[in-house]
This record gives sequence, C-alpha cells and structure tokens, in this order.
Amino acid sequence: CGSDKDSGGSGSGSSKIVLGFSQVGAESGWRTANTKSIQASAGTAGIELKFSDAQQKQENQIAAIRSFIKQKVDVIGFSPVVVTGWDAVLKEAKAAKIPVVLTDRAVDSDPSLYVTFIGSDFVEEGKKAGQWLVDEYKDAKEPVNIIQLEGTVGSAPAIDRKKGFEEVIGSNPNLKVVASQSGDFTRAKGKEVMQALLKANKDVDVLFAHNDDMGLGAMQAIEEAGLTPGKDIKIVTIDAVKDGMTALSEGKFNYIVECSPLLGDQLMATVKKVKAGETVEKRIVTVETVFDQAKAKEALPTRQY
Ligand code: GYE
Repeated sequence: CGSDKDSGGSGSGSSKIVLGFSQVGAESGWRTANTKSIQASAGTAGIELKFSDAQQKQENQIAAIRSFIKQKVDVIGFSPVVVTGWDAVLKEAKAAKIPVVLTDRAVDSDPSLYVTFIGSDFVEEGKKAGQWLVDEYKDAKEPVNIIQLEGTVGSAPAIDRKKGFEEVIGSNPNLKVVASQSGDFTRAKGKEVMQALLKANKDVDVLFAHNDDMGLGAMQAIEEAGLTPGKDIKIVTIDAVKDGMTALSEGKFNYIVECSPLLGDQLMATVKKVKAGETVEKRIVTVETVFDQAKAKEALPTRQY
C-alpha cells in the first residue's frame, strides 16, 4: 500500500490489529497476573485489545466470542475455562474467517478449528509435584496420606495436573491420595473444602493443591485446626505467584511447581504473525521451573507477580 497509516485512534480507518480476548475470570493470583500481562503486552505491541471477563462461566465465554465475531475483530484469543463444548462457536469463527489463538488452557476440539495453543504442559507440572513427594518420602515405611485439592472441574489444568501427579506417585504404594476434591482454583473454596476434609481425615501428611491460591486457603484451615502448615502437613502447590512464594519462603509451603502467567508477549507476537499470514507452531509450550524454600527466598525480591 505505501500510504500513511493511522497509528493512533481506534476509529474506523485505524490500522491497528484488533484482538478480542475472552478471559476465564479473576479466580486466582495467577489469573490476575495473566490478565495484566495480556493488557500490558497489547499496549506495547500496539494491538487494540477488546477484553472480556467470563467469571469462570463457559456460557459467558461463548457469548463473548460470538460478540467478537459480530464486531469482526481481526483475531480472537481465549483461555477456555473447560476442555469440552467449543466445537460450535469455533466453527462459527472459522466460517467468519477469524483466526483463533488459544492461550493457557486446551480444548478437545479438532485442531483445525484454531491456529495454535500457547501455554504450559500441565501433565508435566503434575509430574514435577509428584516427583517431589516420591523423593521426599523415598524412605517412608508407613503410608503417607495425601489430600488433593483439584482445580475447576473439567478444566485442562485440573485434569492434567491430577493425571501427571497420580502417575508419578503411583511408583510408591505408600503414597496414598485419601481424598481428592475440587476447590475451583480459589482461596475461599480451598479453605472451605480443606476444613471439611480435615474433619473427615484425621491423619493427613501432605496437601497437594492444583494452585497456590487453594493452597493458601487450605493453609488457613490447617492453622485453624491447630496444626502447623509445612510441618504437620506438608504443602505442595503449582503456580509460584507472590503470595505462594512468600508462604514457601516462610516455611509454610514446602514446594511449588512454577506455571508462568506471563503469556502476553508470546500472544501478541503470534497475533501479529497470524495477521501477516505467516505460519505459526501449532503448540507453543511455556518454559518453567520449580522452587523449594531456599530458592523461593532467593527469587522473591525480584518476582514480578
Ligand atoms: O494454575 C490457576 C488458575 O489455567 C494455568 O488457572 C491456569 C490455572 C492456574 O486459576 O491458578
């Protein structure tokens, strides 16, 4: 084209790429950091972001995506709250020729219905949590009783973390999951469910929570029950947000598997490529680490989120 481009305004005639993004909700510290990352990266990349919060409800996400299709956005991004039930709306986006980029969580739809999926390997995260237990209790002569707090029912991270964790601890018959229930990835639900599970299970050695927030809620329930988190009941979680890392550095958590929420830059780079007609990898996996108490103390001062 060669003519001047409108670099600023959002009115018609703007050359800015428009990205419609449907976020899961604001259920956890991870999610808040993820939203900030997406908003900041859109700003830096000069991409116009239409952002919608679904409050952990699939019907809200489907409505938001339909509205993005109506508005003829250039690209649709979304983090699917659950794995199933997306075929119809993804087909509508495809029919409207609007490319879809998945971030954070996976769907079970045919991969031809979306361009790529950017996010963590949740099975791997569950395995890393399980491996910590296998190492920690390698000399145990008696059963180790584990409570598992699962994430949102039907969500990719809840399904996959459970799968990876149970697969790895299966190598030691002493490691026993005595109760496993969803705490919906929130602090309040984590506390509530842990209170009930502590009443029903007298001899608990370990809590494995699918995210920091549920672990932090459960930590309160453990303290209120007169027990010492990190000692009487060891706590292993996933995410490594600031509050979780603080609990770890204070000895109240024992281990955290990192799950990075900073997906914004990768998302914006992908959106630009897709808009330019370039091909992108079908799967972009986030790079992550693990933290014990000493590593948490070191990392905390420079932790971004
Ligand atoms: O671990 C949890 C959040 O999908 C990876 O969702 C994400 C998970 C994260 O609520 O804290």
